[in-house]
Amino acid sequence: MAGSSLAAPSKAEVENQFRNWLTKEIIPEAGQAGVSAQTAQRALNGISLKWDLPDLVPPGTAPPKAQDQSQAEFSSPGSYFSEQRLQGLAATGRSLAQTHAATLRKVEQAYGVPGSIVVAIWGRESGYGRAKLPYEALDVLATKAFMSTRKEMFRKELIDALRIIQHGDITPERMRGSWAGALGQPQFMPSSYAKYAVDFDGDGKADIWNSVPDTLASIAHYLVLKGWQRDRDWGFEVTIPANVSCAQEGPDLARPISQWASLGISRVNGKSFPSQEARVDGMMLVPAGRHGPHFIVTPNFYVLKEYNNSDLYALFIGNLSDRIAYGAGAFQGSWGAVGKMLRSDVLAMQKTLQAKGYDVGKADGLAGFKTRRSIGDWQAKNGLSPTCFPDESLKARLR
Ligand SMILES: [Ca+2]
Repeated sequence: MAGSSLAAPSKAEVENQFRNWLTKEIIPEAGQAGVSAQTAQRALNGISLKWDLPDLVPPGTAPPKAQDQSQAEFSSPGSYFSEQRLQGLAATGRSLAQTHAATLRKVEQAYGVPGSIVVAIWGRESGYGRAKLPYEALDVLATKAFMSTRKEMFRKELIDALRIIQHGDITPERMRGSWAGALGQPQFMPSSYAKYAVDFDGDGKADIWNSVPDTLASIAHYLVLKGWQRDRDWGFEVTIPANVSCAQEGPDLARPISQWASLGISRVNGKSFPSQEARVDGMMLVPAGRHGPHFIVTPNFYVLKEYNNSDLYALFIGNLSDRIAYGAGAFQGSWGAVGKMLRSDVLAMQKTLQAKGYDVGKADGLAGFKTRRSIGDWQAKNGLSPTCFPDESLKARLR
């Protein structure tokens, strides 16, 4: 090709380079981490490059350009909460919570995390271990460590995976994972496995692929080391009266739940807040501003976000857990439409707000709590009734 002096090597050539790299770099590096050459060689012998993975950068090629998100649609988060999916997960979850009731009681005693929360994460991450994990994890980790946009991160994960094999917890063939290298039923990266996986059935192996007790205890252990507070709920769906601003959300604006209640915020199910919760801090959460359900969440909500850094993920787990524990249903507040919006529209609003001195967090075309809060504050200041969420009607006003 004209102008190209370095032709990209063929796949066969890349496979050769890959083999060389495993021998010359990875096996010695694993050796320094305590993995014997024999174990590493045996584990890596059967692996191959997975050319179908996303974000690959084969030798001699340029990294893929970041995709242009500006034309992506911006919509209300309602579609994240598929009622059909949640009902299915809840039905299976309730039945499995009964099957494994004795184990869940022991997990709860040991870690202080409610069984229904642990079961909800298990269901969400791997369909209760029924989802087929598509790859041998070493194939994914080695491919991504050799040629991807995040080589260094995956190189560390590959070494950690070899350490798991050295320890004898699982064989290379049975160490299955996702396209992103997440392992087993709780979907831990190898580095998380090292910190959080536990042997709970007493066979000496922390087997998050085949053992339900090990899987459940490992999820609870993860949450407790991330700060889960025993005897606290994750949060409550509430009604926020019209005269109370929605621009008061965020972990940095915590106040005792009794204070939120004294403003007129009440639970949608008509019950009062449990007395042990009323005394301690809660935070307002309005993931779609006034266009969706409202919540008072506890610090445990932010621990759920440590599993997957998304308000919607944590709400999904909380709602699924309530369905499993109490037979609760969908959130009562409905997710309203926000009109025709693109992420670029939201980005433009964020830049306008920034120019006016508002804190929107990262200006990324998404509506995180700082953006929602600043929209609400700006609306109040400009004589509008705060909705705390971008919508089509604000496109013309906020620019
Ligand atoms: Ca075990």
